[in-house]
Amino acid sequence: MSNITLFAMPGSCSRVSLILLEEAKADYHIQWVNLMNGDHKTAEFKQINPKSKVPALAIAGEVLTENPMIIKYISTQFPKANLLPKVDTGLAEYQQISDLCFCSSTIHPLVTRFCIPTFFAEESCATSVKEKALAALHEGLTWVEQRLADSTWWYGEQWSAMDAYIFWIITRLQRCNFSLSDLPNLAQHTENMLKRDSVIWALEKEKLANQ
Ligand SMILES: N[C@@H](CCC(=O)N[C@@H](CS)C(=O)NCC(=O)O)C(=O)O
Repeated sequence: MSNITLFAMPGSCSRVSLILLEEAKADYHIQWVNLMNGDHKTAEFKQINPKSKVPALAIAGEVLTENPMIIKYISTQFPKANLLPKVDTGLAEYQQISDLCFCSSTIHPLVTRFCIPTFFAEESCATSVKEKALAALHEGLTWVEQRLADSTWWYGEQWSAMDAYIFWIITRLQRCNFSLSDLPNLAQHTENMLKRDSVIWALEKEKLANQ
């Protein structure tokens, strides 16, 4: 029996950690948490993550939360999978964490505001919240788009956890009718991601959970 359990919800940001566990070929177990039914608000789940969020990663009875640190943990535990480029200079390792935090702290909250504006405002103001989130998303994603202009992946030709994060952001936005028409490099990045075995397996597991 595996001692790693990922608490996840299909389609949510736990997809990033799920792809990484697949990429690392880790022996792990998934515990699906139905956010729609409020499973994450139960006393039982709050014992796992008092913040009532997925993902959470249980490792031999201890629990780690927050995507960037779960990613860092998986990357460190499975070095052969090369989930983050190996770096040996001063700030480079911290820069990688900074990149992951850009996804989790800058872009992810905008994704939520764009997709579910009524979480943050009355119905009468929802359109305004959505429009402002869209403008800010374009600003943030233009940086990603430019970075992908001359390379397949975020860190050049080496695939990394950042690509899994970018993929989740884009696929989540696409479910909310976000257009990629002026972000062709991101559209191509998504196509490239869909060809990876780890992504195919992660999406298949999410699909089975939804049935
Ligand atoms: N900062 C957290 C955010 C996690 C998060 O917002 N997860 C969402 C799913 S994408 C969630 O569990 N939402 C449930 C809720 O807010 O009620 C991370 O990066 O892991």
